[in-house]
Amino acid sequence: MSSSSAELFARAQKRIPGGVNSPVRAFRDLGGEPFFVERAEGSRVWTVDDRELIDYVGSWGPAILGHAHPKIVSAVCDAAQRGVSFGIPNPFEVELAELICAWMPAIEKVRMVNSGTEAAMSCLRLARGFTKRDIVIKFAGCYHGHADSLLVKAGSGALTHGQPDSAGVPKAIAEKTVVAPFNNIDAVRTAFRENNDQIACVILEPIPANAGLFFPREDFLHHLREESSRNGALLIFDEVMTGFRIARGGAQQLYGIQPDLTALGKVIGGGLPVGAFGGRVDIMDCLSPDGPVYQAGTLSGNPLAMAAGLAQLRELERINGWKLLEQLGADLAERIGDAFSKTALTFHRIGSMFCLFFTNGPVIDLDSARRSDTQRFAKFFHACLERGIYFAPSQFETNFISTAHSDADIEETARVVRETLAKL
Ligand code: KE4
Repeated sequence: MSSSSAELFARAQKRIPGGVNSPVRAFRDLGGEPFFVERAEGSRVWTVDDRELIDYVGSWGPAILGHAHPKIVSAVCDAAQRGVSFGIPNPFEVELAELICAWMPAIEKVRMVNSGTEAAMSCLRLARGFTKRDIVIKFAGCYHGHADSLLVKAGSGALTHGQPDSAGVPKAIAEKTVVAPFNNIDAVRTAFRENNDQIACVILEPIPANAGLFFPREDFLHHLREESSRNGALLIFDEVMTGFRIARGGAQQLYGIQPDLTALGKVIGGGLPVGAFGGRVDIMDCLSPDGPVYQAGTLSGNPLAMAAGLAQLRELERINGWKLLEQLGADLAERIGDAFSKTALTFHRIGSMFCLFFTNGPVIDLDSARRSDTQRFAKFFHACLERGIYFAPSQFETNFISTAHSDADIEETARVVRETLAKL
């Protein structure tokens, strides 16, 4: 008799901090305990308690083709027959690098790492090494993984020195990060003025999706590009979530803005641990062993992860997945849109990414997102989960549709959402 989620969670809490290997999985904002997954296929996950759920987390983005896609599974199995890791260059690394550079408009050279955190962290070190400057600008509400310089919140003196956003982040490091409100170009101009010629880079999620989902205002990205160039700072797009999802070339293709560096992850690993960072060749050539900026990784370019990523991206292109994802997203929006006109809710969607804010909006940055009623969200989340729909377990996350979601999945999801909202 396999253990239940409750039994597994009780055991997990004895040996794993919080019982989870990543905090958001603990359902802490929502109350209740997480379920454990037995297996997943297509748009569905099955829990160890024999519950079948329509999954809108999709491993937080990687499962863009759905779970256990046969082409990814066979690519991983085939690669594994020839060895699971070498620490020696392998052909898959070259193929994936060539594909990323062909698809992402601003990437001329790319280096593989093992997570989005590593990708963003490496972009920062590279920008600091290239510009010989120390200060970075980030935006409130944007998440770039858990490197010290990026776990920083706005300081008391707004736009001067950041303060640690986690225990263990030295003040001296946090002070090198300036945190600006998203969509506020005047704040960015002030930060440049007040830190003249010391700013190495501006890093952002071009479409923030880690405080819920919201969008750059008209021309905000364009002005960021201009201000960064004018001040000799690098512009870094963290496309760990948007890369290869909202368009084949990510947000930089969608908005026609060329960042100097791009961080990637999630989709490019096909569900295996992969991150990557890339950009202008003159900047990337500053990386060891050619240049003075050190960066390394035992499992970087791992053959299984490369094979999974290649299989996923090639299949996504073969089926023109982006068109299907847009159709599915538009269908969901169409079916649940009327439910919001009657209630104080804000529904944001771009392509296959969507978020339901329990506030009447507008939601344009972290402060406006934080006006959401998280208790009402928690009730909504659990009510939908009870009825077989698994949304991201936090008001401040984003949901993902995959190409494996069927029209029937979307119809069922919309029905559950409408009926749940009517009863809230
Ligand atoms: P990882 O180190 O978790 O692979 O990537 C960090 C990261 C960097 N940049 C962006 C834009 C990201 O969304 C992420 C990670 N996203 C979260 C979801 N909000 C991962 C889920 C988790 O932390 O468990």
